[in-house]
Amino acid sequence: MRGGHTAACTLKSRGRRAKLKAHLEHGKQIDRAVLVGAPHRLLEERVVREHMLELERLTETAGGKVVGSLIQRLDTATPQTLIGSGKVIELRHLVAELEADLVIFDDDLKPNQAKNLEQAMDVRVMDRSELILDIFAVRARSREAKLQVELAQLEYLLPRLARMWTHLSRIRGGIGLRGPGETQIETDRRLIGRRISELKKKLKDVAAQRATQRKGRDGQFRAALVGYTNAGKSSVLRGLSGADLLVEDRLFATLDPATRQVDLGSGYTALLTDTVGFIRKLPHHLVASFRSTLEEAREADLILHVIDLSHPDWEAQRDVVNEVLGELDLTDRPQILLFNKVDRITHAEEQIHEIRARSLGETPAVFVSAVEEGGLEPVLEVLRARVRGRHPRVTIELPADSGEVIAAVHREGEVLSLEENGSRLRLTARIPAALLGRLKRDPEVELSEL
Ligand SMILES: Nc1nc2c(ncn2[C@@H]2O[C@H](COP(=O)(O)OP(=O)(O)OP(=O)(O)O)[C@@H](O)[C@H]2O)c(=O)[nH]1
Ligand SMILES: [Mg+2]
Repeated sequence: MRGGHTAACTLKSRGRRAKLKAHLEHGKQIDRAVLVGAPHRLLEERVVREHMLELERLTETAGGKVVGSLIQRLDTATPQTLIGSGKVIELRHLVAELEADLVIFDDDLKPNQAKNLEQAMDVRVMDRSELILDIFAVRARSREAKLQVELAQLEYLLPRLARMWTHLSRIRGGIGLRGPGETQIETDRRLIGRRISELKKKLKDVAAQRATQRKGRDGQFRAALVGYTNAGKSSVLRGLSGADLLVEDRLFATLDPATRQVDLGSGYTALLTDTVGFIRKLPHHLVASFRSTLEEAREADLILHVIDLSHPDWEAQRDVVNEVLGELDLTDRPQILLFNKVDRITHAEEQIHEIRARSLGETPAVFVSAVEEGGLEPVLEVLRARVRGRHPRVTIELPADSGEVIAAVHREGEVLSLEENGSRLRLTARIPAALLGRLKRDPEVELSEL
């Protein structure tokens, strides 16, 4: 967003970004936020509480401080303000009393609803999607993540331009600047439209580069770690690969995919990719723009779906992840459920037994802990079995003095048996396709696939 006329939103989000950065760096609390939930009348109390708690964690991740909250159970939404007019007045009082400078709705607000609420409240009003976009904007590090977030933000912004201009006129005091005319908004719309196409093109180029990189890794077994935010994906990859990855008890610690090689023992290796976490009501602009990042998952041989078993809402979180995987057309990939954080469960044995009994015949599951010594062994076993399964079993007969070939079989494959017969050797082994090809071309080697 670089054009001069888009200054309204740029100014606002730059100012906010600077404040958030300051918060992240110095640990200072800034915006005082009141949270609002408008759940359906029939939604369970426990679930409502979980949702509000999650919104609170999101607000904190964005650098805000939650000073109060308000919930209205709804049958149907009020078109102008989502919540009813009485609740709007109550909220206005609460905001004044708590000296809040921000109101965050857990539910999506239509552009006109946000505008009406802002007018009624006289403080900034945002919804969960905007909050998530903001967090992503502050935390994005790589060029690709930054492009993706900017695209998502602009697409979110487009239908809300008029409201953004209201912000600006307020910042400038309003006098002589009663909001821009329609022409101004039209100009902005065109500029943003142009920037959106530009971003899409850039992202396409990055995706093409990424595809080329992936080609270079052909032949290796690849698995992708996906899951709800904070489930422990980065911890699992760190535990398996020894790589120094960012692990944090906060939502959306990881925004950039990282791929690391994992040594599975017996000569087997796999490439594992850590991906961005999912969350309930992930803004669909964001899902769309993160598609290319998640291409890694699309091309994986296996999806490891990490679940935080110690979270009271893990079942709902699992469903959210499966939904997003569906949106990304990733449901047809082979999947394994990785129930993580078992060290935090009091009656782990019972719970594991129950889950196993319930999910019999469904997606295979393993139970792990990323923090306990040896707690990830079950993942290694599963990966080893999968990688092994891809390596054909062969018998190889060759002269006993073919040291180089024998060493290669030991190094790249898994030797299952070895017999010496005079000057000849007979090996049974599992070997990767590349080595198989090489041995087939070797005139000294007699090969048969089992
Ligand atoms: N007790 C316990 N804590 C864990 C385990 N795995 C991860 N954690 C903690 O859970 C928090 C989140 O872990 P991460 O690995 O950052 O989670 P993530 O899935 O990568 O999260 P995002 O990148 O935010 O989506 C951190 O505080 C970890 O230390 C585990 O097996 N047991
Ligand atoms: Mg992570």
